[in-house]
Amino acid sequence: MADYPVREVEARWQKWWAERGVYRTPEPPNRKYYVLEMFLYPSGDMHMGHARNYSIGDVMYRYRRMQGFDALHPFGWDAFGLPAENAAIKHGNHPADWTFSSIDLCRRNLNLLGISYDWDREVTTANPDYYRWNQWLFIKFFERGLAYRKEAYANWCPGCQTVLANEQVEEGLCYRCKSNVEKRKLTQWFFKITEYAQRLLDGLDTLPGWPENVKTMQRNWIGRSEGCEVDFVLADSGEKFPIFTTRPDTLFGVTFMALAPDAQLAETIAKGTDREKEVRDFIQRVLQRPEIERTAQTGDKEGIFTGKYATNPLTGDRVPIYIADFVLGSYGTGMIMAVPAHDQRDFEFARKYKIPIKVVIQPQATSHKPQALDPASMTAAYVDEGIMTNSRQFDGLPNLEGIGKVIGFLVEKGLGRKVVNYRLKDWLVSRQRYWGTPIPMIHCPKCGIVPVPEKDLPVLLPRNVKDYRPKGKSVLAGVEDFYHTTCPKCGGKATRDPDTMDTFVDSSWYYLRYTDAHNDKLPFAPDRANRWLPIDDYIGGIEHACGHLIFFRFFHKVLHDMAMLSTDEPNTRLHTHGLVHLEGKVMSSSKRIGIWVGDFVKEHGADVARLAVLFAAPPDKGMDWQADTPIGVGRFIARLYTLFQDNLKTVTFDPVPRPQTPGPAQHLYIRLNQTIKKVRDDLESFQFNTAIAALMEFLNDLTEYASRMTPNALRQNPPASSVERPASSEVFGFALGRLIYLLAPFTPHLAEELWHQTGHSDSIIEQRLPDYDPAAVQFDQVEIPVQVNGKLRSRLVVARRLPEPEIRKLALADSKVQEYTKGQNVMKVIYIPDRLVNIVVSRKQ
Ligand code: ANZ
Ligand code: ZN
Repeated sequence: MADYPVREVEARWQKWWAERGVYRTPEPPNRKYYVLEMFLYPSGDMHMGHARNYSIGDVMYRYRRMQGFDALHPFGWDAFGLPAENAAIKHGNHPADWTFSSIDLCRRNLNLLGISYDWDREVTTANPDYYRWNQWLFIKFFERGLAYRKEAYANWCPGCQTVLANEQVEEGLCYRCKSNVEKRKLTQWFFKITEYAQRLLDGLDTLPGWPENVKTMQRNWIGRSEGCEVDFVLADSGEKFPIFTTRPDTLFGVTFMALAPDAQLAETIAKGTDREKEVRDFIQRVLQRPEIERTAQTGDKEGIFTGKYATNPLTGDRVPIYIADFVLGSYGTGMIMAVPAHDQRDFEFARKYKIPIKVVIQPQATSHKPQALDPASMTAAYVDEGIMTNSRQFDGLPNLEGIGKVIGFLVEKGLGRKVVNYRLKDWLVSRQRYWGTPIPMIHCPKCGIVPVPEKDLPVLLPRNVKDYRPKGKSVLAGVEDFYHTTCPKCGGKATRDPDTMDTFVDSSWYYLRYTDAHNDKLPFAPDRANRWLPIDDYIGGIEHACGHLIFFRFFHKVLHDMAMLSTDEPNTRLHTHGLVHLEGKVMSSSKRIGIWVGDFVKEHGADVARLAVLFAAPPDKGMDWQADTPIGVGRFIARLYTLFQDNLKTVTFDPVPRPQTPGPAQHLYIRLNQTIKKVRDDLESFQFNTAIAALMEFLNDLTEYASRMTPNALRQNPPASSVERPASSEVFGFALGRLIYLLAPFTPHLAEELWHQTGHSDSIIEQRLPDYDPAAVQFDQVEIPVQVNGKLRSRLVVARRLPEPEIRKLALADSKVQEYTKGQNVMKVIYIPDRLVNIVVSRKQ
């Protein structure tokens, strides 16, 4: 075995690729291809989970290049944000030092892996030349009414000491530090993503290349719900009390009303009554509990009577108003009509507080359900379809029909309106932390909120801050010479907005900056971006389904409306990859769980690292890193190298004629073309593991063929007939040549080395990936050796995967086989599909 000097070879080609600028992006592109992996939070070392993400994009880049595309494959750093800041606080240095040294380490790792990035377009969000455009965009959003400030209950993370967007609260916990998120009333900046709710929903139907599960998650997150608002009336004041319901067919069954503890009206409804204090205490107590917990379907419901009543506009009934913990302040109007007979939460609440239950939908009487519902004996709400009852002029209507009829009636009488509600809320974008983009707004006591003039951008994040640790209010408010400024409008004393932006703002448009990374007039020039967009393949984690992957679609649509982009969606094909686990735990830089790219590559080489993460599982599935994960692929690379060293002179690149007669040469030719087809098909469908498996099988074919061609092998195992002689090495040399191309997307270093060893001086990536010979692929035959008592006696050329009984028949009928079985008892026939027949005989007694 020739030893593969992997370190020397890989380093040599990496250097050569960089010098030659092999991965530089051509402008303007002829046939464009834009492949992108989500950029990285540089929060420490890089593990094999990262390697997997980037290898996937790298394979696709190389494959498309070898199909003649002009490709863009950039990379950058999501460099602002809490993890960097928290880590820096822990290590006692500045977030910038920590972030930039982390970036250097990660960049070195990516280069060690041989990932094909165009580093001329590197983007770092913590650099002023990037974040100034966050500020520019913020102001544009403000001018369009898409950025606004309001006081509202916000998600507050006591651990991170900052507010969070809804998208950053996972099951009631902070997505970063897993603290219980609280509600606090604060004045914050929001982006009006709700104005785009319908378009974000409709756009999903135009994305056949997105995984269904991601689209479903986004649809649920946006949560469109059709129903109506009905104006109940406060019994004493006559004030309107609008509620949102999807079930107007149950309006005659309302027996109480409920307000969310954080609804506007909840604060004032009991004012001046003897219940005021009790109600206030209740609200305060309930708001301390996580929203997720108190609004869960299951679990005890809690409420308090406000002392007030509302009048049902249809029936004139007076019903009590409660504040109830299960009502969401941020959905619909924050107030509900409750129908205990037909809504389970209302039912439980009514039982607990002894509120009457009134049935207004009866199930169709059937032999299974002969009895009408009786509130006294009900043990749960009846939530299925039925016939309206106790509902005056609507009695007898199927309830689904009744929904439309009741809405029609309400609209006609001016008592309600049809509405569509979305669960999606406006995006809270201000943060009270230090390490982020300063919000480019000035607060003037005279002029109000004034944007920083464009010529004064960027508003630089002050570098020398004595104490940037979070203390529950904005860190930058404590930086005197930053905070105090003058108003651009009136010139008077004013203050800067001390908050920084959510880093998801940074990541909402970075993919656009790559198309024009050095522009100092605009975030990007529209014609440049439009050349490359949409992103053809976008690769990243499923955890971004309802965060980043909605936000960047929102930004894209806004920029489309600003006439800066011609497309309406940022990306056509999305790939969410599974996570890499080590001993049952997800690899994680911050938790120091992982196989580290730098260490691994130094020991095994980049090509082994790439194959190890690509071969273990399809990209969308998770994988477990095992000690032997790299062993098989390492052996594959070593065997390839040896085979080529042994046969370097044989390698040819000019097409050979298809061998016309059955035999090993023809077989090899067929296998070659099958392999080319398989690899190409699998690359199209992102099945890298099976493509690599096909290459491994093909290596077996080549090795077997090579072993038959040695003089020794020919002597020991003479061809059974002159027609089947494997003498020609023409096909073999050609197959080796073709294999170099097929390896290039997966093991670029080895492929480049072999390409140059066989007399080339350009890069293999500048070549076209060969196509297969369709005639050879159809012509799918195998040659099967037939042994009698373990000795080769003949070969059968048959259709691949021929059923066993037929093979048996053919083998036993073969004239050469019969010479050895004549007068013998056939004891058994062993058949290894497509590989071998062995006939075991014994002398007749
Ligand atoms: C009366 C009713 C009767 C309801 C019935 C349901 C069944 P979706 O589909 O999610 O939009 N609701 C409205 N606003 C709410 C809030 N802020 N917090 C909690 N619940 C709220 O659900 C709409 C239904 O959820 C509405 O229809 C309302 O209850 C409740 F037999 O109104 B329904
Ligand atoms: Zn937190």
